[in-house]
Parts: sequence; structure tokens; C-alpha cells
Amino acid sequence: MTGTPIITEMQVIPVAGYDSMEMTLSGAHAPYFTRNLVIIKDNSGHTGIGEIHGGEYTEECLNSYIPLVVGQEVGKYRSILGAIHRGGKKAEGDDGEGIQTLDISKLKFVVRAEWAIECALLDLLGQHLGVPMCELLAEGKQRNQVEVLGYLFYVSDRNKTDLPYLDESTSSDPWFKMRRNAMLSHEQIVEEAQCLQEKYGFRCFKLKGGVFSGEYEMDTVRALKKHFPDGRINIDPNGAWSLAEAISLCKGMHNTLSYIEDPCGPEAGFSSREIMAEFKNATNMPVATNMIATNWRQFYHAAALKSVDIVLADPHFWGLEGSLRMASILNDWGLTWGSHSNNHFDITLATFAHVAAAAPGHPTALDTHWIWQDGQNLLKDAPQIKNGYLEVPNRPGLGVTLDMERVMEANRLYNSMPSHDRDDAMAMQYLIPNWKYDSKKPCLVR
Ligand code: GKR
Ligand code: MG
Repeated sequence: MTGTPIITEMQVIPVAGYDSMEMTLSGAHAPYFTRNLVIIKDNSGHTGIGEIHGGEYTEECLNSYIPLVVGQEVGKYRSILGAIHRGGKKAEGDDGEGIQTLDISKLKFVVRAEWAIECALLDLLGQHLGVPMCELLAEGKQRNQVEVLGYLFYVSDRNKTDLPYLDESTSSDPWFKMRRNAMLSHEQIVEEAQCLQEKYGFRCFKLKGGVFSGEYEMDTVRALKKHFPDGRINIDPNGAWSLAEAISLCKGMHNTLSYIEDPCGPEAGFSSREIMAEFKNATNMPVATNMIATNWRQFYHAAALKSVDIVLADPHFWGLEGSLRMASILNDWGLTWGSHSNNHFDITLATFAHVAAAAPGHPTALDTHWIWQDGQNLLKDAPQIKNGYLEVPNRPGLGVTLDMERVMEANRLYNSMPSHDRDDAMAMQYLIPNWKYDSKKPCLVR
């Protein structure tokens, strides 16, 4: 054989897993979440894998790219991705706004299906060359483990619904036993964090806000800081607060919050980039985002206005190479890189480990939803989170092995679902009849 291996097959498998009734500005997580898997085989006998957001639109995009991938050389993976960008299916109706508000119907314009293909191809290339994927990215492997944060959510009472949420109350694992139950008070969120710290060793926590009033959520943050005086704690209301409210809520919080994520959004005819710049000027508080800079054009304006300090460049939005291009620029400019996440399986966990392992500088602790999914593994050898750090697989490529039985089980669950797109308004109807999403109102404030 000359050159690099030839791709012989690409499969797209939609999968689903179980979730808790986690609360956000968008509403309540439904009992199931969905993802799309890409499995690519080459003629040297290797299998590469990638995972991306669920939903039929993303699945359709991935299937439409198969003819652009099969028959190509693994080593020409950048040209393959280029062909997809030039000729592949594009999101119709994308007004370029991104997710300045947490309108989840717009997520499909931010998530790019082809990044699951990029991951699977890099997995194959790494296996061909005999090196872990992180060695092929950015400046190569910078670290053996990457710090991750404990992603805290308020959770509503699933017993108020007749939806098929899991009941793990008989689990012998204290965290699994806790995670499907209601946790809405300050004390319960502190217990959630405590339990997570015992299991995974987190030093950093992020509280998902946009659920209760800003004052209530800041009280939760203060309770967390009291319990974890050395912990790094931040809050993300997904732009729910007005500029004036965000400034007032952050008064005196400099020693409590390590940074704040997307405190406010667009208002009064000003874009979220302009509003966040004003917030920073007024508070001097470090600001992170996964909402106001979701592509290079938005980032240009965010950087020009100095709206953010930390860009959470999710590889599913930016691509693996793009996310790390961002990491290099941020590091050169004295800013900080991190990654946003959504519900995901362990393939994404492994991908995040490699991307963050290659990020130059000092990334902030990575977001991951894995703690809410842990145990629903699709890999035989999922990377572990210990002492607050995610281990980076050391074998060639992504360095993990798919468990096809579990994948097909997750696919059966997906096929049993009446609809496959994320809908956080559905479960809200049980809590507040006729509830509708409002980008400026915390979901339980109506
Ligand atoms: O899982 O509901 C969620 C999160 O709120 C997610 O959708 C956000 O995109 O985690 C994300 C964030 O940091 O904004
Ligand atoms: Mg966020």
C-alpha cells in the first residue's frame, strides 16, 4: 500500500441516552438526549469514531456527506473537510446570529456535523501513524490530564411529570443515586457539589443559572463558596440578566466568582458583544462565553470590543483544528481557552481530552456534562475523571474502543423516541402550563 489508507465505509448511527430533569433558561431537560455517531473504516482495518449533537438535521447532513468521504485517502482529511464545506448540505435559514440567546432551535446553525467526521478521520490518521490524536493537533501533547469542572444544575422533581425519567434511587453509587432527584435549594446544590467532589475530585464548579431570580442564584453561589472556600466557582445564566441587573448582582462578588459566563445578552438595540463589553468595563469581572463568539466573524467583533476573557470554543462548534486555532490565538493574546459542552457520551469525553491536551497555555477547567451521563458508556474504555482531571487516552488515534452492543442499544432507544430534536419546553408544561421560552426570563420566573 502506498500513501495513507483509503476510506472504505462511513456509517452514521443516531443514539439516545437518559437524562435528569436539569433546569436552564431553555426549560427542563427531557428524559432522553440524542447524539449522532460517525464510524469510518479504512482499508488497513482501522475504525475511526466521532460524536456530535443529536437531531435529524445533523443526521441528514452527515448522511449527505458520505459520498464526499468514502473512497478518499485518510491523509487528505483536510481536503475532505474542505469539499464538505464547499459542496456539502448547508443550514437553511441561518441568519448568522448564532446563539446570542439560548434559543435551542438555533443550535443547528452553530453545531457543524462535519466535525464528527474530522474527529473520526484524525482517529484513523493517528492509528495509521501510531500516535495519540493530540500529537496531531496544535503544538502536540501539552499535558497527560486535563482539568474539568463539576457542572452543577438545579434539578426539578420528575415525579411532577409522567415522563420516563430514570429512577436511580437504588444505585449503590451515591452520585448516581442523587442525580435523578429534585435539587433546587441552596443546601441541595451544595450537597450535589459535595457528592461530585467525593466521586470525581473537582476543584472547580459551574452553576447553570437562568432558572431562578439572579439574587437566589447568587445566594446559591455564596453557599457554594462558603462550603468550598478554595474552589473556583462560576455561574452561567446564558445571558438571562439585563446589563443593569448583571452589574448589580456582581457587586462584591470578585472574591466569590472566579469568572462569570454569559451574564447578559443583546438589549436595547445593542448586540451581546457590545453589552458584555459594557459589563466588563463596569465590573472588571473576568467573562467567559459560548454564546457571543461562536464563529470567527463574531470573535473578531468580540475581540475588538474586548467583550470576553475566556472563549469556550467547543470543538463541535469550531472543529478540532478550529478550536485549537482559537486556543493558540487566545494564548498569544493573554486570553484564556476552554470548552463548552452539552449532554454527551464518552466519545465526546475522549475527544475533549485530546483537544484540551493539545491546547497551548493554561486552559480553564473544561465544561463536561459527562457526570450526568456517566455509566451509559458507549466505549469499552471511557477515559476517567479522577481528582478533578480527565485522563488523556495514550493509545494511537482517539485511543478508545467502541462497544457496539451498547451503541446498538442506544440506537434502539433513539428509534423508540417519537421525536429526536431537543425540546426543553416539553417537560416545562408539567411545571408551568403554557410555559414558553423567553431569553430574558429565568425559566421558573413567570
Ligand atoms: O445542557 O442545558 C444545558 C446547557 O444549558 C447547554 O445547553 C448550554 O449550551 O452548557 C451550555 C452553556 O454553557 O451555555
Ligand atoms: Mg455557557
